[in-house]
Amino acid sequence: MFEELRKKISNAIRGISKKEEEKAEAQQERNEEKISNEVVSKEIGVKEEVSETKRPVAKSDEAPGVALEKQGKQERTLDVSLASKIKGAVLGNVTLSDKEVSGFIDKVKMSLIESDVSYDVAEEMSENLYSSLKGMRVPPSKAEDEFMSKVRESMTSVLSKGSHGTNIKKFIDERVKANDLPVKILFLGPNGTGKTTTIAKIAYMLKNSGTSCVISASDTFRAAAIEQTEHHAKKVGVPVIRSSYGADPASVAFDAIAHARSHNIEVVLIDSAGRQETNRNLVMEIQKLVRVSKPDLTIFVGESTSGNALPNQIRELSNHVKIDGIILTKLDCDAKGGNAISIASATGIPILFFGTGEGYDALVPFDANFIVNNILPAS
Ligand SMILES: Nc1nc2c(ncn2[C@@H]2O[C@H](COP(=O)(O)OP(=O)(O)OP(=O)(O)O)[C@@H](O)[C@H]2O)c(=O)[nH]1
Ligand SMILES: [Mg+2]
Repeated sequence: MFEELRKKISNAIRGISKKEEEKAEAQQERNEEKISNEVVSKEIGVKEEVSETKRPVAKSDEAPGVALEKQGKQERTLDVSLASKIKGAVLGNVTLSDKEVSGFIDKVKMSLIESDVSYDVAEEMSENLYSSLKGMRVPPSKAEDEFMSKVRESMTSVLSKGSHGTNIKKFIDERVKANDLPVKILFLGPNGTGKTTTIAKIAYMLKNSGTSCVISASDTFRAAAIEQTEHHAKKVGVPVIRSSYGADPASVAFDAIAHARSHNIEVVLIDSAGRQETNRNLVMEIQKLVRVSKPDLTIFVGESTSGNALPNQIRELSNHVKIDGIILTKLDCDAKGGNAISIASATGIPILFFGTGEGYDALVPFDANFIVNNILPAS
């Protein structure tokens, strides 16, 4: 699915290697020409010295010039190994010109932008790449690998800005060990990004590892949201605390926390209604939810398909609510994953998981290599 970027980068590199090879070819031809002329004139000199006995005898149907030319060709073939050595020296370590490096970087930048990396971040990465490639001496046969590894390094370094973050499972395990329970996790984000489905996936993951949890159906706003939560909870086999539509989401969360305490349930997963960072009422509502439930972790659920708007949405919302981690859903939906790079760069908030499908097990822990390989598949 990300073959396109790799192809473009390979082509960009090949363009450079090809140019270098053409240069070297031309150089080789000039050298061969020079060597062979020297050889031929030397030969002629030698032959002339011994011309009485050794002069090549032209066959009756060949002009003397033709015979000499044939001999010259023969000498030229003999000299090819020397010419190859010269060519090897030229090609052995190629220093790329600034123009060539810039051309390559421009193509990489374009491809990053096409993979959903925001313009500013693509620009910053390009500048870094330019510094590390400029003046680099590479054997043309290794140029592609060398360049690819520099591009990968650069992506990984941006992604790791936010990767020293929270490992949910470890966080919960430590709290369980310390008997500091329940752990409360609030999920928020724009409409339809996959909050409720992701909560079900987390519940499934926790249940499979022996951690008990309850879901708070705190989206009391959207029609059918409560039934949808109940449907998922039933499928993964965890309890739900619900109220009616229009009820205060914070009071539902409060009840769910009380339920967890009285039933020794370790984790409370709090759903919420989809909201835009610009909707003041919904922002105030989430602030109330935070005040009442005092979540240990607040997780933003966003779509990896939503492009460049996402880093700004997260930044804007985090002005109102502290966000501890991000889950990017729908990576399976033709998302190029580049916005993980932009988010890490722009917000520094750790990405915890990727959603990779609608199934309950379609949740992959964040790994910088995973996203780099998605954008630049290894050949
Ligand atoms: N392909 C794919 N679909 C997903 C993923 N995560 C969620 N979905 C789908 O996205 C749609 C919306 O998911 P919900 O869980 O209802 O999203 P939500 O954020 O709770 O939506 P609202 O409550 O309306 O704000 C559903 O059809 C899910 O099955 C994912 O990782 N991959
Ligand atoms: Mg929902």
